Amino acid sequence: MTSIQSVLQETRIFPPPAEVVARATVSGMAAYEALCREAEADYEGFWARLAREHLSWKRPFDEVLDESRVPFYKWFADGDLNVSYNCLDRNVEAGLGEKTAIIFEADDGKVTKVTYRELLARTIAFANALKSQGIAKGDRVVIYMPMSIEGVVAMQACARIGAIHSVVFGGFSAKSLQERIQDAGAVAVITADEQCRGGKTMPLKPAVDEGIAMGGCESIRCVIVYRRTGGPCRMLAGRDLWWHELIANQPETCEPEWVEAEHPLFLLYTSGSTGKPKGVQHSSAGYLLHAVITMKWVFDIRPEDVFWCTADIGWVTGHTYIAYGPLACGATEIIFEGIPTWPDAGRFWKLIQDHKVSIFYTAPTAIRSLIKAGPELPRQYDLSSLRILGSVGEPINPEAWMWYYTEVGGSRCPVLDTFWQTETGGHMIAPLPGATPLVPGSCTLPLPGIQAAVVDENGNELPWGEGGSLVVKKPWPGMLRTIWGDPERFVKSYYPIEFGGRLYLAGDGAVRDAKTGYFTIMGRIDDVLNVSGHRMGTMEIESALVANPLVAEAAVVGRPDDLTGEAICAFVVLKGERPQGAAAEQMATQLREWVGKEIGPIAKPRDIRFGDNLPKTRSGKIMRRLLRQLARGEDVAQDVSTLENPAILEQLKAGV
Ligand code: 6R9
Repeated sequence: MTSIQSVLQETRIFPPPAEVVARATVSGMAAYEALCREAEADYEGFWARLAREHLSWKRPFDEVLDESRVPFYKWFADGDLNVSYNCLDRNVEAGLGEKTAIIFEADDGKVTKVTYRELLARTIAFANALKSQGIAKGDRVVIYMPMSIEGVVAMQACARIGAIHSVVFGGFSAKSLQERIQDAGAVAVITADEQCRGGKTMPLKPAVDEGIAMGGCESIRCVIVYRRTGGPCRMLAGRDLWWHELIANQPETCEPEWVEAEHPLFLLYTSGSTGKPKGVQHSSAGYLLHAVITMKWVFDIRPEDVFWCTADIGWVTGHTYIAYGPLACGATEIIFEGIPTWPDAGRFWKLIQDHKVSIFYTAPTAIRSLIKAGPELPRQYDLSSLRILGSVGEPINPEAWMWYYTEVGGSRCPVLDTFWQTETGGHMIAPLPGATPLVPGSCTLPLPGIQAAVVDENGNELPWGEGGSLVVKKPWPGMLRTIWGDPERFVKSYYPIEFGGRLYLAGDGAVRDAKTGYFTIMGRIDDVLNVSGHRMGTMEIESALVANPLVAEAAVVGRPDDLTGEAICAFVVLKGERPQGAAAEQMATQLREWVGKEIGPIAKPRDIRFGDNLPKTRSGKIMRRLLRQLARGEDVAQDVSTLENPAILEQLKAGV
């Protein structure tokens, strides 16, 4: 926890530069405070005003917040709109048809640009293609695509016809894909033949075949395949269709499906502390409002900006800040297919230079790996186009913050540490570039209308300076609406009765600065790990391990890691003898591969240690606290009195 210590001792303050304040949407702290006061004085009136100003409605709403079935909140429920209309048609109608919407840079450096008019035409063609397959409002469609213009077109086309998409990150395994198809009851999968990353091509479509073959996917009627590379790709007659064949000769118009504000826009599966990943369900209007308003407040987006969010569309960041937010604001954005370190660690900086990126949004893990790969590399590029820098996904340590600020931003650009989650839809606690004085390592203050607080285990608000659980006191338009197919889990996970059933529980620990009230996020307080900004449940990895026929028992914990934030450590008991030396290493490799197949490469444990048993209490509970200490290489001498089998600790200390 050294990084948290250094955050808590941080005293550097960076006031917003005068030229940023002068031009910002929210200009100066007084303007921020005025918005907060407006929200406090008339919470519903505040959100209603924003929803009327920033979204285009087919049928205007009268109802604002419906709290009749807490915590199943509804926003703007009697209004109708279409998300794709708001992202595409309205920009074309406003005269932005010839403006570049997307600049796509492929892995090999090839650049493709599409205007708003072209993006609309492509979305219409694909929406009609989906309709031609009988896909209609409310149907679930799984998208398993590489970073591409087509990935965004697929999402927008679903939104256009009212189908509910569920994007699955291309790094997830066939098994993970199958589980999501089954849980969502998806009628179609949209995928690509192969994906290109770091100069290599990797097959994608075979994972879809394999996943569907595992069973439970009988709801699938078709698989639509975008030809990315033209590499070998087996097509199943009667089920598989080529994207390019399907869009040929489609009608050039497609009336948007006007949906109710609460109509689900998408499901996105994310890890929790128990069980399988949960399908976080987002609404149409409230979600889009949150995306638009944060593009304006936090990123201060302007017509001349070139916006680049480096996330994958498989994560929520890629939904809100690639597929929806920038387009709904009529912005020009970058989509990048490749990886930051290929052909060398200057790739990001070259992209910023070549495309004159003005707003750059990435993850601390990327920043840390680029510092390691070439701390002086940014200086070899012209990064003067940059105006605003953002960070998301995990806490950013002050050292990385300072490097980002000075080396990438030339000490000119505010660094915005944005705290939010899949469930929150968009930014929750984040600085506003023209208002908030910055402190490295702090995500600073909640956005106007977001009532974040730190509470104790009974839900009582703690004084500033005391660490506790991060909650949100009032519902907000962008929040998740439920867990797909499991409303009880929604209530239990986010609105527990321990907290009176009215506080949204984020699952993160937080502390507010005793003087400024600034928030510092201290990481997950549940059994969720954050590895390179990817969320993973320890239970999920444990289930994957014990699914291996050789494994009797497994416990997974995290340990701090300088590069990835956290690293996954597994303690494993085999059914047979405990392997040692080279045999242990071999077995560890085998189990890593296994987890890669069960979940995906991102879930492979870094450390695997074998024991004859795990440390347990007399009642048989695994003592994770001790495992965490062991994983960190800490001394576990203190208080092992409740331990059934203290001798096991010595054995587990010796890792692989
Ligand atoms: C957007 C996103 C959510 C979890 C969240 C927290 C961590 C995200 C953070 C941060 C500290 C930040 N997290 N942003 N921690 N500072 N600026 O990442 O969504 O994948 O659902 O992860 O990530 O632990 O609870 P998601």
